[in-house]
Amino acid sequence: MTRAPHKVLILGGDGYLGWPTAMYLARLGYKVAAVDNYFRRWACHELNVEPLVDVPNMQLRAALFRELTGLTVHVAVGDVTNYDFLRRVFDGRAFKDPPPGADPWGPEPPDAVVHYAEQPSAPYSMIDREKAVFTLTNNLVGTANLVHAVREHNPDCHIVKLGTMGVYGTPNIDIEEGYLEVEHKGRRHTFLYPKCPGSLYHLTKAQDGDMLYFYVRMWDLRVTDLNQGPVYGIVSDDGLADDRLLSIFNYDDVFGTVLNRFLVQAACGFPLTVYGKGGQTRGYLNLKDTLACVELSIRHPASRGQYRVFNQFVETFTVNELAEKVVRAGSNLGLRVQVKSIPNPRREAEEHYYNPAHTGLLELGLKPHYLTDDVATAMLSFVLKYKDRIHRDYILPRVNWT
Ligand code: USQ
Repeated sequence: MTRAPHKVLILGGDGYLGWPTAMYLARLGYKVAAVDNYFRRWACHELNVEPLVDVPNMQLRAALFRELTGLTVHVAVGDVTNYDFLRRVFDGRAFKDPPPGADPWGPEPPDAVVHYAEQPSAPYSMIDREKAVFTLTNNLVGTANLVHAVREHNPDCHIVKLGTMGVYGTPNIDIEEGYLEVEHKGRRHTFLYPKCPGSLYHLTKAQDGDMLYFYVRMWDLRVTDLNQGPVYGIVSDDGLADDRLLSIFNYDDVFGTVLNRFLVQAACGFPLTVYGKGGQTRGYLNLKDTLACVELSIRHPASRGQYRVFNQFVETFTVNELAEKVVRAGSNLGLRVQVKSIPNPRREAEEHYYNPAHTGLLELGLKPHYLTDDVATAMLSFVLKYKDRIHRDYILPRVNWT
């Protein structure tokens, strides 16, 4: 019998999702370790952009979190594409110096790994050949190393990999949750749902999913792939009133997701940058729901030999609908927010059918947070606190798909 998951390793633990996940799981009583190579931080330096809030590095945040809560997040800095490093993570040598008084991480391998350690930006992957090759190498070699580390150290370990709704593209039929049953010439077979990604980044998420499905079939691994839509938000429900523990929140054209960008644009009086017609529809979720979905997946692991797919979002909106919400949020705070359609730097359908299934996580118990006008207004009010840090020259898109 499998024991209840207790030790959780987070790869990509410094990122927009990784750090809040580490704190959330530690507060729920999991033993947590976070690993990161600081890609996001050095890529921001390289692209000359900064996040909205200046947050300390992972070690300093872990120390601060410990001071405020008494809880430990074990931390190691390194690159999962380096297999020797990943081995040291899995056998505990990478965490050999716990803070004084903390329960050591120990040599036992993790029961679950949350895999966020991928280059997450579609525009970044489309900048040039070098960034394309980096994205391919980082995302695919990292995933391959993880699979081998799990097999070598604990084949029972549950891999929870962050995927993306973008692997499906925008087909003119309903999107199912991972698989599609096909009838062809009188026979039936169930396949992974056809993929049609719209950026090189999204392609690597389709490829790492195929790789995990392959190893599930070869080695009976247990894998959950969370096909997530764009995430928004910054503040968690953790009640820790210290902004140094916030997530890394980008609003630039490369690392910012659309709603976060619109909130910052509204705060600094920049017309909201709707790309093209603005009919692009995606499935969105609050950062708080990402944390809940990941924990639910860990608590209810996939079986041995199962590649389980969840479509991880809460509600769908067009870009125009998001812009309207931000205009209303602005007017609630006395701001006159303008919207401007600009030429779309991406190749994507700007008007299309979109109806993806998303029942799996609700069945596991997800209680969604919806994007009400009050939620949008509260987020805008938070962003206004940091208005003086906004750089207007980070806003217009610089990366063109063609
Ligand atoms: N968009 C605008 N104006 C902007 C920024 C974006 O109209 O200023 C549009 C885009 O053209 C796109 C939509 O908003 O149609 C969403 O764009 P996004 O930048 O928020 O999201 P995307 O590039 O697709 O990627 C983000 C995350 C990625 C995740 C993905 C989920 O960066 O890690 O996988 O959301 S999904 O979009 O479902 O593939």
